[in-house]
Amino acid sequence: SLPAPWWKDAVVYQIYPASFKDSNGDGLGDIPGILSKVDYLKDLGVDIIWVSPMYDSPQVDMGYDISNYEDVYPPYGTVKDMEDLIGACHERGMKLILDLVINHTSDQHAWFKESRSSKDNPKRDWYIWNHLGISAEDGTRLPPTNWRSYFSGSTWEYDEHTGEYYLHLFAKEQPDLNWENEETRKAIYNSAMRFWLDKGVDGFRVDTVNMYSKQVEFLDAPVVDTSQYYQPAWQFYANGPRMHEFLREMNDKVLSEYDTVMVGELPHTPDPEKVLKYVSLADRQLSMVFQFDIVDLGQGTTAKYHFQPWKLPALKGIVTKWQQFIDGTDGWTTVFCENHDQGRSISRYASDAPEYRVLSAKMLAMMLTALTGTLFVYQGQEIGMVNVPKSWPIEDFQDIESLGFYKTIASLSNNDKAALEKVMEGLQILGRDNARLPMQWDSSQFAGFTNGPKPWMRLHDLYREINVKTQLADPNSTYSFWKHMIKFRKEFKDILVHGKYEVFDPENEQTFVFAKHHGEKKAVVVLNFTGEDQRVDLPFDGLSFRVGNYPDTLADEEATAGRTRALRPWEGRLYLAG
Ligand code: TEU
Repeated sequence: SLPAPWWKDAVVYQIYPASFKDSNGDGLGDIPGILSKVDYLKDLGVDIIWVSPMYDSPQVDMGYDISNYEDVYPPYGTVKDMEDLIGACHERGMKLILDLVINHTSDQHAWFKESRSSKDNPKRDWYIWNHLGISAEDGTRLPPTNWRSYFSGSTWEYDEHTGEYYLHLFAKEQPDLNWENEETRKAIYNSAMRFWLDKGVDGFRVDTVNMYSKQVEFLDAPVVDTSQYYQPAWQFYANGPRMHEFLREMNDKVLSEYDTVMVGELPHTPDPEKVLKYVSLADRQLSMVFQFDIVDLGQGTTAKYHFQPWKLPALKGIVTKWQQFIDGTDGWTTVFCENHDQGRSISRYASDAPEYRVLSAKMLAMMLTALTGTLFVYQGQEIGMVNVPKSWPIEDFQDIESLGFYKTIASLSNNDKAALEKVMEGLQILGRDNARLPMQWDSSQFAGFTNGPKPWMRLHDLYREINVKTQLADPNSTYSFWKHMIKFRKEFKDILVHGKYEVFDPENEQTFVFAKHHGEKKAVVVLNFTGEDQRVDLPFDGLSFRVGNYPDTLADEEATAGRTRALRPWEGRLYLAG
């Protein structure tokens, strides 16, 4: 049989360029800033760096609106800087992957400018134009469908110049490319992919990978939210009829010539059978995908930022589903719970109260590093960065999606105070800005992120307590724990990275107990997801304690007989056997 692909054992670290490290004092992170931290990442145990979009862009959606795939956003640096970064990674035995955003471009991309210029322009069909605007009874124009865009309002924008609508699932400045057109696909492959693969990048994180193929009948979505005209419509544009054909073609025409890792972003796909179709190795589509259930926890069903409380069995069920769905298949999975679109994990899944913050960070690190799949760590997660303080007003938020939601609710509710407080609660827990605060490098003014005069986004109030410099010097810090756990994961990779997962007592609302198996060898992880003392039973005899997030656990273990363990608040323990 073939050797296991290199990307299975890898630890991937995601960098959000705007917020990682500023090298030139303009308040915005940049590529030379990333370059200056490659050794820091190597030392943490990172194998692959994933850089979120650094392409040229008007930055309507933080670079996910690309105006030129073959150039770099000037405040971030140059193509040459990227070549240097690729080289620096490769010199250290690390790999580099980029974000591949090819469901849409910016409306400032040359392709769209041409497409928009006239109905008979050769690139007209490169985007999705529709003249079937419905006239409402009073004569006002209505878009072709009632689909709601991710950033509020319609997915259709009327273009006066040619009198037609174009489709945009995200912002109106992010028109969707028409994947039905073969020439368009070819252009995407060459410009967005080959250009960078030929410079040595080792693969891509593929943005919204399941939305290229739409249901081209363009039917109205059923009304599930009576508070507004526009309705969630993902079932009409996610996992469309030609999706697998397109991904196979991408492999045949491009990827087969390179040795890459392809990590797809797979929203709206809770069904394991459907996911398996994307990640089966033999099918040559994607290496693995980000399943969304874990980061969707707590989101409202019709309005994302209407926070819904959840209980631990829901989280355990999700972890269990995605740990087990590859059993006996040739598919693979990811392990992650943070990225640039999500609230911080400590605040969402554990506790960011001052007395529990560090314990929570370490407990989650223990859980993640013991799970099967390729591990993804988001910048700042390794030092336990937390969500924005509850006191921050809407003026401190910058994300297009959050602001769009706030404005929609403000207008629907006529600025109702309670309705807007509910929005702020949702944004504080789930808002994308939580992950976009500048990285906290040290306790100096501006957290060592920039030399001033002002970071582009407000710094977290806690940067003097939570930062890299303090934690590097402290063997008991969150950073040191992550570094240890990454090393431990690699040492026992047969069990931790590749092992077969088993869950115990799945309905228990306080504790999470799971095992990993590899032949006779096993690991057991017991986690207390509450701020109170709890009891758990170890599921096997003969386990030896290996890691804990409290400093004195070894003594406690030596004084304990039998299988029952008393766990302190947010305590986690890991055992090995065999
Ligand atoms: O996100 C795509 C996505 O499907 C959404 O779930 C995303 O999480 C967003 O919050 C909408 O609710 C990707 C990128 O990760 C995101 O940053 C971009 O804004 C988006 O694509 C458009 O390119």
